[in-house]
Amino acid sequence: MSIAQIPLVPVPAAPHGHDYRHIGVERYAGPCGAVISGVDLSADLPDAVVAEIRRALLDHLVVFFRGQSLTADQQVAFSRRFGPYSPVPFVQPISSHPEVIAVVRETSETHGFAFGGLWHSDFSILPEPPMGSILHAIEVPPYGGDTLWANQYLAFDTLSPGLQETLRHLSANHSARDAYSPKMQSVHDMFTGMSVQTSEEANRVQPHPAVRVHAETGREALFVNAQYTIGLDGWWPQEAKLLLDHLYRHSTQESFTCRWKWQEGDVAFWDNRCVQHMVMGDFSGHRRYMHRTTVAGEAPERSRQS
Ligand SMILES: O=C(O)CCC(=O)C(=O)O
Repeated sequence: MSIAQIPLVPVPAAPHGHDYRHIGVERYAGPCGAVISGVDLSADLPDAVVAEIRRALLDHLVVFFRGQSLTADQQVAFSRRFGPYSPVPFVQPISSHPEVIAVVRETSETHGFAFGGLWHSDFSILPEPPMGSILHAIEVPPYGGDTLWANQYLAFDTLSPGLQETLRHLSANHSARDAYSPKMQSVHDMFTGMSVQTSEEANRVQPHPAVRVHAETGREALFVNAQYTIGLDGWWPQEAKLLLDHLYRHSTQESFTCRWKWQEGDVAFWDNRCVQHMVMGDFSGHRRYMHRTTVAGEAPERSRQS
């Protein structure tokens, strides 16, 4: 392919002209991501601060806080400021806190896979997938274990008008069959620090619009992912695979991503409605321990543009 054939990727304009009076917001990468400063997430935050964090999340899709020290109770309290707890099927919460899961890989686990190691949107298998997730780094490896997020507004905006229009009318089927059905139990058993219970329930199929309209920004975002999307409604499997494989490659290309190198005390909060994410499993022989809370979302809405 010659350089003239490569479509130009529009980088979103920064920083949407919003003034922040209570927090610092510094853009982290071109496609998405911002670092928020001046906030102690363990405190009982004023409404105005929470509103500005939400504003920054909507503008930047994933926001990061450094140097936080949160108990599980404090993380739950922060998470609830953005909405009720979302159910997290199959993954057992930590024993003391039903709203917190531990995302762990132990030192003794020498496999190269990490929980969340394939590009995905959290639990898109649910009728109402989570609005967002909040991940707090408690123990990080000396190297590796970075997390990447990909901007799904950009993924949609950079498709051809013809494909955009086709996708607006499509429903994609989502299922956890390749992640949490009983055939996957042996994979989960390798994660000695996590308790995952696979179940036949994972074979359930949930249709969603292939393009969703974000409930707060009104923008269109591509909503398919390699982990959970298993087909397109009304398409033969082999046809759907061709288009979906193209969309997976397109939607996670490097020029749509930001990549975070974790330090202990970092917190990431992402908007699951307009990003996909994945974690690198490249820290064999080292422990990585994170707490995640998950905020409830709404049923994805189909685009009315057409
Ligand atoms: O551990 C990470 O950085 C991400 C984990 C993940 O993909 C998830 O919690 O959905």
